Amino acid sequence: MAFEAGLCAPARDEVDTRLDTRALQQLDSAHFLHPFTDHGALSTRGARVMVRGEGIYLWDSDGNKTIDGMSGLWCVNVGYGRTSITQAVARQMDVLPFYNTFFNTTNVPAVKLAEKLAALAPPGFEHVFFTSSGSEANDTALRMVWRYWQLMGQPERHVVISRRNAYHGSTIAGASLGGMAGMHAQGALPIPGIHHIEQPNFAEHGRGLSETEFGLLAADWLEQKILELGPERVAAFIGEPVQGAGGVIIPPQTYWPQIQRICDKYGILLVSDEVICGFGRLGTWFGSERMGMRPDLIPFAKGVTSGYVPLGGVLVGERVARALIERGGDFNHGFTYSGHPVACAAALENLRIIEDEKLVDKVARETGPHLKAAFARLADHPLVGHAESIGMTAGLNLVRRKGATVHDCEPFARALGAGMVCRQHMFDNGVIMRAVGDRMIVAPPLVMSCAQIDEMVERIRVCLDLTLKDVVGRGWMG
Ligand code: PXG
Repeated sequence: MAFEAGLCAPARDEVDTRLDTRALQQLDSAHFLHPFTDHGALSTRGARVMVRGEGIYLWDSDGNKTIDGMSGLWCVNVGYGRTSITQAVARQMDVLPFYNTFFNTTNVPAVKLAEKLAALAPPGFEHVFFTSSGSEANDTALRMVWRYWQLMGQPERHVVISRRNAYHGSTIAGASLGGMAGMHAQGALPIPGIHHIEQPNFAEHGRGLSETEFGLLAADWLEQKILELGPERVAAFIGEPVQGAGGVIIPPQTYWPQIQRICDKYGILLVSDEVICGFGRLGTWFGSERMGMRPDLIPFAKGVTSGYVPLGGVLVGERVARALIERGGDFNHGFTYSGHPVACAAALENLRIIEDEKLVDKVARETGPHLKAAFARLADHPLVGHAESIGMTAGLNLVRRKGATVHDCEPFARALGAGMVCRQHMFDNGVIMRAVGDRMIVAPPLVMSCAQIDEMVERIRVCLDLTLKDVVGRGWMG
């Protein structure tokens, strides 16, 4: 069903909307292997061709207008159509489109951005290493962790602990650090020396406990793992403040402070992967601030440029920076595009917008609480077992039968794919939501207003109704 077909703003998309969707889809399936996609299935169905964005809205090549509930892929924090970013990028391309930052060379946007990031970061972060993606950022963090312990005279400390259902990227290091079973299964992953503990998922593991108790218990799984592996071998713990791709898993408030205490106790480095949580998503510049942790390294990407141009990096805390700088000599690591001038120019303008429009504050005080209340109301829907939210991200669980607590809901059989059915209804009706199994999640642009949150949640409710009708028709309900 075409939603609001033809509702395309004129001028800028004039050319794009004349594209022949079917021809593009055929070319797409003939030549383009998509990430995390069943290519066979996609070529039968045909990819949706996105042609234009403005604010929180996207238009596809058939003219359908959609609310982008996922900010592209957790990244378009300032929304689409920001011509000041386009102009900053164009200016930089004219002046100096590229030069490397190896061999004692730098460039103006990279210097300015490094200074800006040090100013925005939590206290104790004066240095940044640039990459082009979140995966490269986590590869870099791992290389830094290993190098740090070498420099500290403890090379036997090379084990890194992460969590099941974490997402840290798709390179070999990123996929190994991540705890996605489906990724590990398709290769000899994780690489040696990376171990996983259970995630702090109250709905999954917290039966019989208060959230407070569960947070402490889940953190203690880290201590148990450290003792099992030998504290003298453990180099670092890595985690997302709130797990994003894993399904917006919001840990209890007691979790991160206890993780911090355990890391301090054993002297191990704490890596806060802020590829999603950085740059305002949780209502603070960095998610670690909201969660009460003091990390040593902060990998970031996505929101630093709002996805307009690829850029990532690692904010390096004092402890690691001092070792690298004062004792390290050459750090044999880096990418052609580390400190790419065009990407850095885009980031500078993007950060200016976030600051000028006070978007972080807006999420903390206004839109975050509004989204929370709206999602809490969705929990009365017959299909929704429970719904949670923090800052500008939220999730709800589709269930076969509701229960008095999150632990008493009856899920759908996993193989049915209720989440995918629901996601299709969302797509067909003008709102993009991501399905992680049967958990439906959103992470809208930080510019989304309260009225637009209401518009989005209204559509979500309509789609939940359609999903309910659909699954009842299929005989899936209890
Ligand atoms: N860390 C985290 C926490 C991420 O969310 C990465 C690292 C890797 O970033 P790059 O830029 O290399 O992709 C991510 C990326 C999803 C989804 O389905 C999420 C991501 C990527 C692809 C899909 O929610 N996050």
